[in-house]
Amino acid sequence: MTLRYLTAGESHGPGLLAIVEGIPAGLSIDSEFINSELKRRQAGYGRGARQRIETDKAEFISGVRRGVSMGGPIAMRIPNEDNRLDDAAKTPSVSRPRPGHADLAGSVKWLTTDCRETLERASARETAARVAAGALANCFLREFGIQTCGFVRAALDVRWTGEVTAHSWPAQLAARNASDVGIPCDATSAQLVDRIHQAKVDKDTVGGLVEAHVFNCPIGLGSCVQWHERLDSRLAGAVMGIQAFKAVEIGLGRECAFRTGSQVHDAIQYDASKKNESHLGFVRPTNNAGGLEGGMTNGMPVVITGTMKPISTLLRGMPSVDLNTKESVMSAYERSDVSAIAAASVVMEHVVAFEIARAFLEKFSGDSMTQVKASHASFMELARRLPLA
Ligand code: EPS
Repeated sequence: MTLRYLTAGESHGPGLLAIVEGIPAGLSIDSEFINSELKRRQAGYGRGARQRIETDKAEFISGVRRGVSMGGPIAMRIPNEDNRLDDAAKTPSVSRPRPGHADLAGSVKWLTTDCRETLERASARETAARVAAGALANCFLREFGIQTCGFVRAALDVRWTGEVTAHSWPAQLAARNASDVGIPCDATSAQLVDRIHQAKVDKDTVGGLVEAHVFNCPIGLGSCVQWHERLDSRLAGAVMGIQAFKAVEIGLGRECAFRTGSQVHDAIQYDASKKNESHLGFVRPTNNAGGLEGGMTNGMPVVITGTMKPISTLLRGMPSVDLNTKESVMSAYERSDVSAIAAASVVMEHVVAFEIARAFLEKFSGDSMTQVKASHASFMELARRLPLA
C-alpha cells in the first residue's frame, strides 16, 4: 500500500485532521515528538497573536493501539481553540482580496464574492496537520537511522553561510532550537529578528529561504523509470505544495545554470572503510546534486531549498478591488503574521520526511515493521556484496 495522507479543516473551524494511510503495523509512535514539532511550528519571531491562543496537540483517533500502529489508517485531530467559523459576526465576509493570497482566484473559482469561503481552507493553519503527518513519517524514518533537519537559511539581506553535515548538525540543532527565527546561529538570528521587527513597524511582511537536509538515506530510493517516480519530482511537488512557497531547488539548484559540467557534477570515489554507511563507501567530495541523481537517492544527504514569499496579509494593505462594487480599495486585513519563516522550515522538514518515507516504503514494502526491516536489511546486505556472483 502506498504511503499517503489527506488533511481536512479550516483555519477557524473546530479543528484540523490528518489521515495517514500506509504506515506498517508495529511502528512505535512518539506522540511527544509529534507534539513537540507541532509546538515548534507555532513558534518564531514575527508570528501573530493566534499562536498564543492555540496549543496544537495531535489526538489519535484511529490506527494506533497502546502507542503502536496497527496497520490501518492513522487519523490525527488537532483542535482549534479559535473556533468561530459558524459565527458570522466573528468571521465576517471578506470582499477585498489580498494580493498574493488565494482570495481572488478562489472566490471566482467557487463563484462567490466572499473570500472567506476560500481563505479559511487556503490558510497556512492547515500546515499543522501536515506537520503531524510528516512527524509520524519521521518516527518511521528514525527506525532506519534516517534523520531529517530543517532550518532557515536567509531572508531579505540576511544570510547564514554555515555548512550543515550529519556531524555538524547536533551542535547546530541546539543553536537552531535556541533561535527565534530557526537559524542555527545566534548572530545571524539577531539580524533577522531585527529585519522582521522593522517590517512590523512598516506594517509589512517577510518571507525567506528554508532548507531541509536528510541524512543516511540508502542508495536507490525513488526511480528513473517514470517521471512521477523520480524522487526529486515528488519532493519538489511536496515543497511547492506548502502555502506561500514560490520556488524549490535541489542541491546546487539554479546555480547549475551558471557553471560547466566539471564544476557541477560530484566526482565518485570509493572508500572501503565506509562501506557500512548509507553511501556504501561511494563517497563524493562535493554534494552539488543534493543527494539525488536520476531521480534516486545516491547515498549523500538530500538537500532541498524552498523559497517562501512574504506573507500576503499586510497591515498596510495593498491596492485591490472590492469584489462586490469593483471599486479600487486597499486589501482586507485579518490578524496575521509578519513572518512565519521559522514555521515554514518546520513544515518543509516534515513534508520532505513524508516523501522520503513514501519512497522508502515503495522500495522496502511490507505490512509490518518486521517485514519492512527484513526487506531493508536484505537489500543492504546484497548491495554491500556487489558485484554479486
Ligand atoms: C496560521 C497561519 C496563518 C495565520 C493563522 C494561523 O494563516 P494564513 O495563511 O491564513 O495567513 O494567519 O491565524 C489566523 C488565521 C488567526 O486567526 O490569527 C498558522 O500557521 O497556524
